[in-house]
Amino acid sequence: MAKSIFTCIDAHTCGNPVRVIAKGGPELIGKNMSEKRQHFLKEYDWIRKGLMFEPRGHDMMSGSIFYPPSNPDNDFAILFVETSGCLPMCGHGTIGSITIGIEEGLIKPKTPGRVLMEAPAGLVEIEYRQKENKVEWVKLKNVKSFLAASELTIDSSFLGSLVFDVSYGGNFYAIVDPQPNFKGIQEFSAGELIRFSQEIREKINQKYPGKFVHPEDETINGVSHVLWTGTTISPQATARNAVFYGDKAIDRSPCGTGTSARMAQWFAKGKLKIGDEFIHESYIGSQFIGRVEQVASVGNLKAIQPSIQGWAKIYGHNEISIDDDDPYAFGFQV
Ligand code: PYC
Repeated sequence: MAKSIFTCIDAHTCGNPVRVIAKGGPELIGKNMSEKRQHFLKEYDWIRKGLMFEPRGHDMMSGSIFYPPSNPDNDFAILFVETSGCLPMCGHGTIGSITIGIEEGLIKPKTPGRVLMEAPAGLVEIEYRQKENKVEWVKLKNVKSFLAASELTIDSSFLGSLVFDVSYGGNFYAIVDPQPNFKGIQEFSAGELIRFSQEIREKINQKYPGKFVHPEDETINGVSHVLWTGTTISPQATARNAVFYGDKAIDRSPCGTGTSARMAQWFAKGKLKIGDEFIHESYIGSQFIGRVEQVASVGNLKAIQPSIQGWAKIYGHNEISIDDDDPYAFGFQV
């Protein structure tokens, strides 16, 4: 019988949870975080399942584990753990992890106010503002983001035929904008959006096998998230979205990688230009400030480098155990 104990610090980024596993994470093998992510998935996925799913977590739970950087010029490396797996990149997860890391002294940046973070999807440059012992905001320059395909179609048994784009912002997103068979997220409950998404994500990956593969890292592939759009709540917001991830989650935050993917979509369609601000509102009304920082390229694709700014609040310090005599040691979903 074995009992593993994890010291966890819990926060939320604009409403969406972030659980940093501060002690108890496994040592990983690999030259970079992309390889270490593969090692974790092969050998240690039980830790993710135990700490993310019920009864220790819930459908929306997500978190991270910190590692030393592979390049000593950088400050730290991160593995994202979520109910959906180990995402190559997570924006709300970064904002929450940096807030926890700085406030709790787990990250000691070489230059205060600036952090270089190695994520599985690439290097992420981060700025933050600290007042007394609190981090007020975190701004990350996300990985290069690009529109991968536009005007594809899929049949939803709930809504009928839908047109969607696929855009990359650290994960591949199917973006469904308002159209004749879908008037916008304001018309639907989170539960309905989850049911629609579960079906269309599966159908999209069946209809377009092998179409969405990152040109520089083939381990990042397939549509993992569905981003539905609709009418804003606040007059200050540029746009609003609800992102579906995992099996049953709607992001409570405006979703960092989703916001990046959407800015890349808008940029490719001429609706945003370099330097433009993009205030993205979540399903619950919380906001991230996005910005198109610069033009970039990924393989031979035209891309942008977006930035995302948001805030997080710490609310819990937990010691969580996973005892393998517990029938629910590795979590469950209903
Ligand atoms: O903020 O990038 C994000 C994210 C992905 C899934 C949930 N949040």
